[in-house]
Amino acid sequence: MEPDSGAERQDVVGKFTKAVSQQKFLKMALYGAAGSGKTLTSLLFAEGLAAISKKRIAYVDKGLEYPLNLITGWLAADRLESLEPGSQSTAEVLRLVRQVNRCLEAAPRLWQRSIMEDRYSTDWYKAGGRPMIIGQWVSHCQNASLTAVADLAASGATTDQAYSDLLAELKGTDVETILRVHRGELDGEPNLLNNGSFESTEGTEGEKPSGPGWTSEGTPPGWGTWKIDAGKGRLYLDAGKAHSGTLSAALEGGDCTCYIATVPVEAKKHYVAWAYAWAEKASSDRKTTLEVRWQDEKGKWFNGGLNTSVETRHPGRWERLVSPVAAPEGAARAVVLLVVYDMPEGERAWFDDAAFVAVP
Ligand SMILES: [Ca+2]
Repeated sequence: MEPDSGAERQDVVGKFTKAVSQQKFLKMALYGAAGSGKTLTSLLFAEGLAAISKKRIAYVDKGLEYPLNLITGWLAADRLESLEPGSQSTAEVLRLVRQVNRCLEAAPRLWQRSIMEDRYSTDWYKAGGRPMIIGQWVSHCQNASLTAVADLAASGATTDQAYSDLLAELKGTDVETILRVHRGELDGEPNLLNNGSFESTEGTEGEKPSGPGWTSEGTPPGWGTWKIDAGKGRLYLDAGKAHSGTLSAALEGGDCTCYIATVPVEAKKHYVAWAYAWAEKASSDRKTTLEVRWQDEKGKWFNGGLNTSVETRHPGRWERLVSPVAAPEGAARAVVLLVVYDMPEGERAWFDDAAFVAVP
C-alpha cells in the first residue's frame, strides 16, 4: 500500500510485509457427548505435544463450568418464557423453574471456583468481565421463574402438591425473596435508604460524589444524580405523579441518567432493593432500571460480577422492580441506582418508594 500522490510520494504509509508469526498459541476445542472421551483424547494430544516440545502441559479442568451454567440457565429461561400459559404440563413448567433456579443458585459458587480460583483466568474476568450482561442474565432467569410461578398460581395449580413442593424448594432463594417482596411481607423492615419516598425536600441537596459529570440538579436529600452527557436529560422532583405521598423522582430524556444512593452493608449478608417505577415506554434499547453495584471501603467499584439490573416490562403503570443481592466479601457499600438509558428528549420515567432492606 503506497500513497498515490505523484512527486510527493514518501514511504510514510506502511507497506505490506511478509507476515511473521508473533504468537505461538494453538487453540483447539473438542465437542462431544458426556463420556465420549473428550478428556482422554485431549490428554493424549497433550502427552504427544509435551513429548515433541519437551515442555510441560497445563491442564485446566474447571474453566467452563461458569459459562456453561450461564448458557444452561439462559436457555431454560427462554424456554419458560416461550411457553403459553396453560399450554404445557405443570410438570414441564416445574422442571424448567427448577433448572433455572439451580443455575441461579450455582452461579456465585461456580464464579468463585472456575474464575476466581482458576490461576489461568485473566484479570479482566476476575474484575467482573461484562457486569451488565451478568446482571441481565440474573434478571432474565428470575423474571422467567417468577412469571411461570405466577402463571401457575393463576391457573389454579396452587392446590397441586407439586406446586407446594416447588415453593418449598425455592425457600431461601432469591426468587422466594422476590415473591415475598411482591406479597408485601418485607414492607415493615427498616429501610436503609434515606428518603426513598422522595417526600423530603429540606436540608441538604443530597450526597455529592466527586468526579466529572456529577450534577446536583434536582438532587433530592439522600440521593445523588449522574448523567453520562451533562447536556442531555433532566432530573427533578415531580408533584404530578407519585406512588406515595405527593412527590416522585422524575427523569426526562438522557442517554444514561440516574439517581444514586449509597448504603453501608455487611459482607455476606442478604439484602433486597426495590423501587416502584413508571416508564412511559420500554424496549430493549430504551430501559428504565433498578440496579445495585458495590464499593469497597475506599469507594472503588467492586466485584462487577455481582451487579444486578432489573428493568421495567410494563410501561404506563407503576411497576415494582425488585433485586435481591448478597453483599460480596470486601464490599463496604451497596450503590442503588435508578436509571434510564437511551431515552429520547421529552420522554419520561418516574421512581418512587425505593427501599434497601436486610432480608430477615
Ligand atoms: Ca413519594
